[in-house]
Amino acid sequence: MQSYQTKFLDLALESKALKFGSFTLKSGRQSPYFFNLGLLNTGSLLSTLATSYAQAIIASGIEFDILFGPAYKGIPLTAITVAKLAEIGGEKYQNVGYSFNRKEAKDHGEGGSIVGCELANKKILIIDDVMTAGTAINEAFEIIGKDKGEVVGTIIALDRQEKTKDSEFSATQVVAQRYGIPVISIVSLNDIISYLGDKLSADEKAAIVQYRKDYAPAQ
Ligand code: OMP
Repeated sequence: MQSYQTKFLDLALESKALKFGSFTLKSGRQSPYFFNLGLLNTGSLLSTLATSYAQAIIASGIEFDILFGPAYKGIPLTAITVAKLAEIGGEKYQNVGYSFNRKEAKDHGEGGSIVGCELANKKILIIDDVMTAGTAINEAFEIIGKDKGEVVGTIIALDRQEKTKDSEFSATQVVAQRYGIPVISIVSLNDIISYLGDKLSADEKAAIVQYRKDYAPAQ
């Protein structure tokens, strides 16, 4: 694992953004762990989070013009990450743009539903928190497609690596196949288990290993 990945997991544990217990997911599934990005809620936590996203993006080598954050959770993520990319990424990342959508289109002032850089004919990287079924990401593809942007990749903090309800594959695999783009993450469920394994209680570890087995996607 890279140091930006272990730093991210330490941050997630210390801030309690990553919790172990019993949680109901958006999909209705019962999960023994949950990652709540909203708990990374101070300047210092966000700065470390931004570094993790920025380093994962730099390591991926994906070429893009604009980092797009779907409302609501993607909005601060794109802002802090483009700023961090400019700070640590060198020449290549100085002029990366940012944009996000409003949930409700505005009918006065500048109008429209996109705030920030215009998307038309630009290479767009989508940033989001967690992908489980891929619902939120599919909406982002629609919004960007309407404005004639070209999605060239997706970056998320956590890839839960569980098969979706209606396929044998995980949401990241489905999205990567459907759109023919890379879907990268700072960490995955496998990283959680391998790095945090000895920090969890025996029961917590057993539950999470069983969950991975129950919902393991096809390779
Ligand atoms: P999909 O849109 O179905 O891929 O689910 C992703 C969303 O689920 C995230 O944007 C969160 O709202 C929520 N979620 C988490 O935040 N953390 C988790 O560990 C799991 C979920 C989830 O409900 O699956």
